[in-house]
Amino acid sequence: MKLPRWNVWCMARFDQVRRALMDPQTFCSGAGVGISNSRKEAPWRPPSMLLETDPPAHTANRAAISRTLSPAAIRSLRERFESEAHRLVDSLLDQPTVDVVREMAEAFPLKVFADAIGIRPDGRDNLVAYGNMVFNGMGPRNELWHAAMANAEAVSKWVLDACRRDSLDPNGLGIQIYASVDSGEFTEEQAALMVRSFLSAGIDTTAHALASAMWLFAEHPAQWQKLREEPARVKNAFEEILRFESPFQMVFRTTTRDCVIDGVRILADEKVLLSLGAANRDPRKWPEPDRFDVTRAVTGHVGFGAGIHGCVGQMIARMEVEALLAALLEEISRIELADEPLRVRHNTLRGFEKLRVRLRR
Ligand code: OVM
Repeated sequence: MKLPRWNVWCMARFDQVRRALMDPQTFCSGAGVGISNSRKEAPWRPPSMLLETDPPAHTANRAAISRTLSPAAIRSLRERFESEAHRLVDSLLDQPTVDVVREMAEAFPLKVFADAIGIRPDGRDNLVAYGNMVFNGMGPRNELWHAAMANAEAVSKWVLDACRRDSLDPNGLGIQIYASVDSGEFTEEQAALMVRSFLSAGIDTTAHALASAMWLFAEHPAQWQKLREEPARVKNAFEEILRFESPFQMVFRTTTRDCVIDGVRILADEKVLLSLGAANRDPRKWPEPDRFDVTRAVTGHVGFGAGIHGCVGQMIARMEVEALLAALLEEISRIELADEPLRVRHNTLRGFEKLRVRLRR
């Protein structure tokens, strides 16, 4: 259907969303993946070389970033994530209540993910502000867009600075992108933009997933109990959390040609909203979609997207959430809400602004 207020098409069924994601020739990313067409309206930042790029350039850029995420690299991260998860949980155990958003959901990726990329330790709060700019920036230029951009210049400068070769830890993943400069594949500026992708996509998304996980288990103590009995279920639980809450709720594509989708004609050069969140709750695909069930057969959800633009960092995101949930499962028998939670109002992300819980041993 067409959303008249914004003059964009919208797909919300699982099959349609998935087919659009799998057909980047018709539904392209090069005109931006927010609501506005970056070929008609200047974007607020230089476009991403991954997210907002089509083949063939996308293919080469994606290969360069994939190379840094080798199985060996991922394996060595796991140990660090697990020890940091235990350290964080231990530090929170004796508090009467926990500010989930600040003390867990943001703090954990700001520590382990930023460490993994090799970002300097000071000023990392800029990464939360930047993610908020990136994802609110995909929506219409409403009050959320403007609020997110309030400090845009200083935050963007911090981020681009942090992406430079001489700012990066020589042992992190980020610096490895610069090997492609040394081999002549990218310029120094392009490498910095590629590192920027790690930082754009890697903090707020995971933070909202973590807060949503805590909320879901506070609301569904029997599901937490199931994980306690069989902690190996934590992997499937994370997929169900992503299906159910879908922190990255929507993404846009632009049609490259006239097409007919289930009998509806869409002309070329139109924006199409793909509702990942709705697709993940489509009753045509998921039996009882509004039931949160950590044992559900959940493979195939589109919480990480799908196809050539499917989340390149999904293994890292999984490891972060699994590590934190596993550490909690060892110590905590129940997660209780300590206050009325406050959802975040956001153009594209779903999660919490405020969430305070009690962790019961
Ligand atoms: C990027 C980027 C930004 C936001 C999200 C994303 C979900 C990627 O700059 O490449 O993937």
